[in-house]
Amino acid sequence: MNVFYSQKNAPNSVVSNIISSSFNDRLLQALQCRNNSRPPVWLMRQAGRHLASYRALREKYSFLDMCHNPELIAEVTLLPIEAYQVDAAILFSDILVIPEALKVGVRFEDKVGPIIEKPITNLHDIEKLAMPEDLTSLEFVKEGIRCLQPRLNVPLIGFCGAPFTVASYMIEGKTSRDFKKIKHWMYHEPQGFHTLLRKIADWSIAYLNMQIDAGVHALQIFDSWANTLSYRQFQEFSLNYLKYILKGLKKDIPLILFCRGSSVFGPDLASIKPAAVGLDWNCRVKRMRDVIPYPIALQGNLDPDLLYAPLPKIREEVNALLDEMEGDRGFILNLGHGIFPDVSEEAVRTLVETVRERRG
Ligand code: 1CP
Repeated sequence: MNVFYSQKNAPNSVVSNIISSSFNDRLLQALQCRNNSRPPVWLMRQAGRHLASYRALREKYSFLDMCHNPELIAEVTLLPIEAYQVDAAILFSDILVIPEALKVGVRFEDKVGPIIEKPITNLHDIEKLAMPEDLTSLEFVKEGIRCLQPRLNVPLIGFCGAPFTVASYMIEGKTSRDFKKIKHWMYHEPQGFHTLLRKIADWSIAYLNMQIDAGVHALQIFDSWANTLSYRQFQEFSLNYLKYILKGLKKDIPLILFCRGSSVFGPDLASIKPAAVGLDWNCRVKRMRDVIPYPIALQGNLDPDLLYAPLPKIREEVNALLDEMEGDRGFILNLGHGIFPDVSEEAVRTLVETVRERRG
């Protein structure tokens, strides 16, 4: 559905961010549970390493150089739109630009992932962290969004990491296997840990508001490591801060809360009233709909490993999910977590085309 609308009949909350007269607003309709045609499809981590065009750019630039360059932000954001005609763009950036702005020294190593050079080890490290008085150190993101504006015919999703997930990197210093250090903080220095989470949340609010001002149409918060938390820890160390961020946004634009662990924590995420809950791949979406009614949209939740399956199997699984969610006005098809870097473009294309071939 490529709709043509004037600002008069565009969804109210996003009117001022829509500048093109020809705009596919399927995602925004679904985020308001008002989509009467096939579900929108986009994929977490669609703008990344599985694309040959992305890898060709990475031959020339480091990952962080790309994140800092507004022209390249725009170019990479658009790669999956051009390759697959997905129904939404997600800003090319990373959740770790906030720790970078907090000057803990962020690097990305091939085959290792992110490294924090000066991880948080004591209360003094937390007290030292600057508050977000001005965001000039993140200006490149604003410029990237502005570069994208005239070239978009689908909604642009801005994002940040959830304070808990960002704190995990800042404390563990890298992608952790056991989260021992962060658990130590929770049990031995919970107040200090709260101070850190609050600081990251304040930065996140300022950063998301900057993205709203620059013109994103929707937002997603990634809590990729929430699945390591007990139910009570999730309430105390994650959900509280997600709620705090939602309250701090200056404009009512649709926000998707994704967490790994949402098969369990989904109803709690819904209780703080985001536009949508992003589901990991463990749950049955239709059953989640029984406990998360309209007007909250549901996004997800194919197994990311499905993209290694034979193409007919990909079609079968996508069709099974589409059949099950048929008629749901607030369903957005996505994976249950990000695309792995080594899947084939053919597999991704098969997934997206199976959705796009549906009626409507
Ligand atoms: O080597 C390279 O070229 C860098 C690879 C890469 C890319 C393309 C990293 C390093 N980050 C990104 C982009 C990115 N990261 C996006 C862009 C938009 C998109 O296409 O979705 C987004 C939304 C993220 C978010 C992100 N970064 C998360 C949350 C989502 C998730 O996958 O759980 C996390 C945990 C990170 C940390 C991160 N950044 C990069 C790596 C290798 C990691 C560690 C986690 C991982 O291995 O995926």
